[in-house]
Amino acid sequence: GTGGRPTTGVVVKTRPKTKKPSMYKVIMLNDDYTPMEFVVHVIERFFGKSREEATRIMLHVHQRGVGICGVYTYEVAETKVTQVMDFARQHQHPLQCTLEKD
Ligand code: TYC
Repeated sequence: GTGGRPTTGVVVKTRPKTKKPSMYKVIMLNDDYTPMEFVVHVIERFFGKSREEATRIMLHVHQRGVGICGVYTYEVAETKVTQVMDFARQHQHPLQCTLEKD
């Protein structure tokens, strides 16, 4: 040891390196056939938006061609895309959505 001398030192706090996950936008695409009401329902149901916000997003997509429904980690974003595409297919609508790195 130090021969009876108290050991001293500067305490350095470390933290394990955490890193923020990459985020992904879930993008809805416009088409000519899916009913507006269906798109609003999808955005409410799968993205947790109010009717007002869902309507705003749907109209943005309708007018501009694409729009962001939400931003999530990869696994969550991929799950939302699959859920929306499956739901649209079940109802025989051509609605498409995809994910894009933020
Ligand atoms: N363009 C569609 C219509 O006129 C409505 C629509 C909006 C479709 C948004 C898809 O992502 C979409 N019925």
